[in-house]
Amino acid sequence: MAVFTSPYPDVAATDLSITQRVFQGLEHRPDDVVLTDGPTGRSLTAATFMDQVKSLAGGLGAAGFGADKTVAIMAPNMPEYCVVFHAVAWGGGTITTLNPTYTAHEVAHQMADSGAQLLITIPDFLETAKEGAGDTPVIAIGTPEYKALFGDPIPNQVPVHLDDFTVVLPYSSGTTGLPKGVMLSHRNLVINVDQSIVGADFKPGEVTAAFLPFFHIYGMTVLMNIHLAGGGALVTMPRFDLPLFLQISQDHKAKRMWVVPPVALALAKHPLVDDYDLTSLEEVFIAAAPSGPELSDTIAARLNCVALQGYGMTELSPVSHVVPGRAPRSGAAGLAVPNTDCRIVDIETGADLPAGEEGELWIKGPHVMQGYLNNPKATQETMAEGDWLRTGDIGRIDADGYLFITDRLKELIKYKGFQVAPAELEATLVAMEGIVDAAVIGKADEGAGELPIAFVVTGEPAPDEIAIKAHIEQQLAHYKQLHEIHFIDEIPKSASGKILRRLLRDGLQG
Ligand code: AYL
Repeated sequence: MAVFTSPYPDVAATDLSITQRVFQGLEHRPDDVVLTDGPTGRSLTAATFMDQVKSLAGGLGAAGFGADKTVAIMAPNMPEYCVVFHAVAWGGGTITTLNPTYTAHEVAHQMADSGAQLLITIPDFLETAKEGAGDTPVIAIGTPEYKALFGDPIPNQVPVHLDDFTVVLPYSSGTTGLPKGVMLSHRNLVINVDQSIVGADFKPGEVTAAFLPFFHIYGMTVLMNIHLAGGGALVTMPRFDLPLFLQISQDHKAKRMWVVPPVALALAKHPLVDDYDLTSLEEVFIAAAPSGPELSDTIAARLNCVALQGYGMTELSPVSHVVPGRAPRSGAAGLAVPNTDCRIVDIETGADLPAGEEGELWIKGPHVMQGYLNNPKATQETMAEGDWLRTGDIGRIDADGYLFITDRLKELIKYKGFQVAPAELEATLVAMEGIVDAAVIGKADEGAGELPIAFVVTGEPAPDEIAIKAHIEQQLAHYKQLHEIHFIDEIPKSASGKILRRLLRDGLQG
């Protein structure tokens, strides 16, 4: 077996829960402001944050939402998000994170699939949350019901199995099919914080404008947990807003921006960027979707900093690769972080390939998920023998150990870094009257990376484009909307019934 090992020495596993690990980075600096709400300036010190976590954990436990229970959170980034997240973890529960822009239909699916017993949201989303949650209680942050949830503090972490217990359940479609609950343990989250601190050379004192959503693993681990555990601080933003992002970065003298390719594009091209003093900026970190060397080079030249990439997956907690700031390489997705082994596997023969050759990337390490919730079949298809995770991404590793992602084997579409699962759109399409069959693929787009587009086969009565788009709009969140609909006679499929997406993609170009 040809294994590429990490260039870094291993980091040691610590027997801490994710909240204990975060508290370890807070206890010595009780008076530091660690969380600030960007739009209002409302802030929390480390001590207040820890007190609130312990009291909310106590109250949740007293109300029957403590150990072994699953609590869902559907909220934009705000200091309270981190309080709820860590209160559930401290109390021995599981958190499942929902995109706050979800429709009631999507909320209902994740609530049922995750088995969550409580949904915490904000007043703006209360109506949709309640519609989706059905009989499950819903509480909005900031309301009297939320305040009443705080109780007698739980002084210590409620004991949980650090390896086997699922502390977070974000959703990902993985290599195929519908979004699935990704079971991540305390051990997964803690080790990935420590692997990433080394890989990204994270330094105490780092402050960043946190717009990447905490519900997604990038915001959850890299922003929330690394900044709190690693001695940093966050200024939270409920959504991306370029002027506010630049203002916060300027005011707090941010040294690093954590972004996704569309925001990197704005940093490279938007005229507004020139109106701010970003001289303290040392690095722009780009991850979650492909981006090319030209983009990093343009940013580096414009902002006089390094611009580099990281690579990972929800199933990897998520960080497996980071390009180090001291040895940038434009176009590369990174060097393997500590404790991370890689293989490049020939997609035809299954043979291990040497440096420089292209194949599917497989990854092994303590950050690899426990599996997909209630889905042994998908887990088995994703995990190869010996605990290797098949990423579904195609790439090569060069002689210096840098990973380059060159293509995607899996059907996943990335719209502005958000996951769009073709299978979910296809199921939603064929559920519509008059649609007989459907296939969804991504179409390359400079601003979004990829746009979801559909091919449909209609019956009688045939819905038109407007009706189909309206149906999707009613069922699915904004980033899953269809940008083109092609009416065709038949969806091309293999003998086993698999959609031949490559043929559809090639047809677009031809
Ligand atoms: P998910 N280049 C190309 N594709 C990428 C890259 C990259 N640099 N990073 C992620 N992807 C794609 O679960 C790839 O197809 O997690 C991968 O399988 O939403 C998929 O996105 C995973 O999507 C960090 C911080 C990575 C964050 C992340 C993002 C995790 C996104 C490393 O240090």
